[in-house]
Amino acid sequence: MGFRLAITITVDPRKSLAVKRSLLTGLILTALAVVGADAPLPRTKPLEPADALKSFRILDGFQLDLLAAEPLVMDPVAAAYDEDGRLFVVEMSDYPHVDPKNDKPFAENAGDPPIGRVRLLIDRDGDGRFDEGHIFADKLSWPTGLAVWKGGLFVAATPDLWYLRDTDGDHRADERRRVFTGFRKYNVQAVMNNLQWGLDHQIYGAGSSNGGQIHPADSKQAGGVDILRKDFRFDPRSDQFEAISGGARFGNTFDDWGNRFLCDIRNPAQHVVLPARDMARNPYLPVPRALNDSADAGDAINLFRISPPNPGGNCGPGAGPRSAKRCRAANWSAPATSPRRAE
Ligand SMILES: [Ca+2]
Ligand SMILES: [Ca+2]
Repeated sequence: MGFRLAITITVDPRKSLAVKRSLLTGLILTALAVVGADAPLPRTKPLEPADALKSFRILDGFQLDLLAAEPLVMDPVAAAYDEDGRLFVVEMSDYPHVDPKNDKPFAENAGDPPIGRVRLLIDRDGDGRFDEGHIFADKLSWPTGLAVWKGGLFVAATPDLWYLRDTDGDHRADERRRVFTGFRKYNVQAVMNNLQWGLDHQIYGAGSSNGGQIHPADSKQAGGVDILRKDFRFDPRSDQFEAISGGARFGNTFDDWGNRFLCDIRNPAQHVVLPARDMARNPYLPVPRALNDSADAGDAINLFRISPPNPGGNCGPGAGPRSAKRCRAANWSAPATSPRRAE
C-alpha cells in the first residue's frame, strides 16, 4: 500500500530579478513517496509541508509559497482561479490506474472506477493562503485540465469533457453536463489535458497522442473529429469543436501575441508554427512537422539533479543524466522596463 503527500506551491514571477526564459514549468509540484515496494535504493521519505517547502532551491529571485496542502487538497495536476479568487484544483487520484490489471496497451481502460475530483479552495481571510477545501465534483475519470466559464468550469476528464457548475452556493456542482466525448482512454501518459483560454475566446486543449473521434455527447451520430496527434479547441458559446496542430502531449500556453507553445517529456518548449487549417488547403504539400523546437531538446539538455537518487521515475538511476519530465508550460513575460525585455 502506498502513501502519498501532495503539496500545492506557486512561483511568484514578479519577484524575479532576471528570468532567462519566458516559459516556466512546474507551477504545481507533487512530491510522491511510496512505501513498501521492492527497490534497490531507499525511497525518499515524505516531508511535512513546511519542511518540503524548505527542500526546494529557488533561482533568480523567485519565491515559493505554500498555498494549500493535505487535507485541503491532494493529487493536484491543474488549477484555475475564478473571478472571485477561488481556486479550482483538478485531483487526478486515479493516476496511473486504480487496478493494474485494467492497464493494457492500446486498449480502453474500461475497468477502473472514476475517482478523480475537482476541489474548490477558498481563502477566507485574504492572506493568500487557502482555509477551506470543498469537493466541488467527484467521480471523474483521469481529470487533467480545467477552464472557468460563466460561473462554472469545463473539465477535461478522459473520455469526456464536462461543464460543471454550482447553482445553489453549496460549493458543489449540481449542474453536470457532458459536452464532448470520444477521447480514447488508452495510455494514461497520453490523455488530453491542459485546457487554456486563447485570445480568440476559444478554449484550447492538448490532445496528446491517444487520439479519438470527438463528438458532442448528446449526438447519436457515429464518427466525429479525429484528433490523433493533434490538439483541439472549442467555442464554449457554440460547442463547435476543431482539431488543430499540436499533439506534443502536454504544455499548451500562449505568449502576448497569441503564439502557442507546447512541451513533452523531452522538449521543454515547442512553438506551433503551421496551423492545421492552412496546411489542409494543399493536401499535396508534404509537411514533416508543424512544430519547431524553441529551446534545446532531447539529449541536448543537461540535467543536474540536486535530490538524492530515488528508485523509479524519469529521474531515477535507470534514466540517463539528461532525462527529465515536463508536463506543463506557462507563459510569463518580463515587465517592459526589464533590461532583458528591452534587448
Ligand atoms: Ca487564508
Ligand atoms: Ca450545488
